[in-house]
Amino acid sequence: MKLDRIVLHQIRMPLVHFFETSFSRTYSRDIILVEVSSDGVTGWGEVTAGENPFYNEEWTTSAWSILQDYVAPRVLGKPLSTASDIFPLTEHIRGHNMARGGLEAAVWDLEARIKNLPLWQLIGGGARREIPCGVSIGIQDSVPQLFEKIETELAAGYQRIKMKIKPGWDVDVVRQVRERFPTIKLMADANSAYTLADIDHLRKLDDFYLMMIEQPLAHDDIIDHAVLQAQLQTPICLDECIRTAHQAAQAIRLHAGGIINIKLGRVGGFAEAKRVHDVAQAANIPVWCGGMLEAGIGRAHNIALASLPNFVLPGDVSASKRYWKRDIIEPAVETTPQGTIALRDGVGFGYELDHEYIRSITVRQAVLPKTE
Ligand code: OSB
Ligand code: MG
Repeated sequence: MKLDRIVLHQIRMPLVHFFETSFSRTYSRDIILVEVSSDGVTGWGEVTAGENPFYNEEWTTSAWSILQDYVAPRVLGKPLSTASDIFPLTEHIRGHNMARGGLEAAVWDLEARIKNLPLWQLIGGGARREIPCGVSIGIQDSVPQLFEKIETELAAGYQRIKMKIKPGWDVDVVRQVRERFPTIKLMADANSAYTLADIDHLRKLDDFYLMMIEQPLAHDDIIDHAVLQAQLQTPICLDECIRTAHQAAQAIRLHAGGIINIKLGRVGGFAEAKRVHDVAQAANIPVWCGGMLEAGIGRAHNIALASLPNFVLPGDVSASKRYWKRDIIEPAVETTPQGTIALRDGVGFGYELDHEYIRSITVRQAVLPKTE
């Protein structure tokens, strides 16, 4: 396998409903799709960076530059025996895991297509044929609106509810949700909105038997999470601060949390995601698959990832229609009434691309290498 062409496509897609976290409110996504080709076979990946550098340091424009100026020149024309050869070729680019991971995931899809295999099989997944799904519900304008959203998702069958929290939308709101829905699997995600000075406040969340509280402290912190975990009954789930398998091992060693959310982009692609998975599994730490408001390609890649054996908790991978009026793949991702998504048997990521729609929402494109 040898990449002879990389095409970057930036698409713009309005969300069905705004999505609010502790760091910002998003109405529309600008997403980079990475198309890689080798001998006439193509694979596709999706860059999961946001539109602003608020979740981590990356954003759509930084990812575009890194891919075009640093990643593409290092991988084009290089002989590859497997997609896992991509990670070491771009490893000395510091950070920018989502940009690197978007291309890396495209090469896994390419390899699966060359070998005529489903992607989930190529990565060693398929531990379950249906992956358990939860939903992530953003901060709403009012508590009744939040109740309504939760009702809708429970009626659709989703197995757990994650609610976003921030200072001013936390303990009181969680209490009301718990009173209204006493038995649901519930968790809260703070996206780094607190510090150790908030310990007493965060401890109040222990009253609501949450499954976990996700990334309460700084995006790059592990040590304070260990201090907080020692004083909380509720397990901490780490998201932002786990960017490598090495950091996962350090966090586990320090007891910084009991659960890890694995995001394909955040860790730089499938090779590192599998290593994080393995480190956690060896330590009996359960993992689940996080989401970044992906379009269909990223969503399909997440489904494959979530079929690895240690993805035992419901993840944030949900139906396309929760985000998009029309997705870029066919069929759209759908859930069963039991709140699962079934693996598909097709090659690669298992869905068809809607090329016509992708073309119609493309706002910029680059074909690499450039031929002037
Ligand atoms: O922290 O998990 C997060 C979305 C954007 C940025 C960060 C996060 C999220 C989500 C959404 O929670 C998950 C999804 O794609 O449904
Ligand atoms: Mg999170």
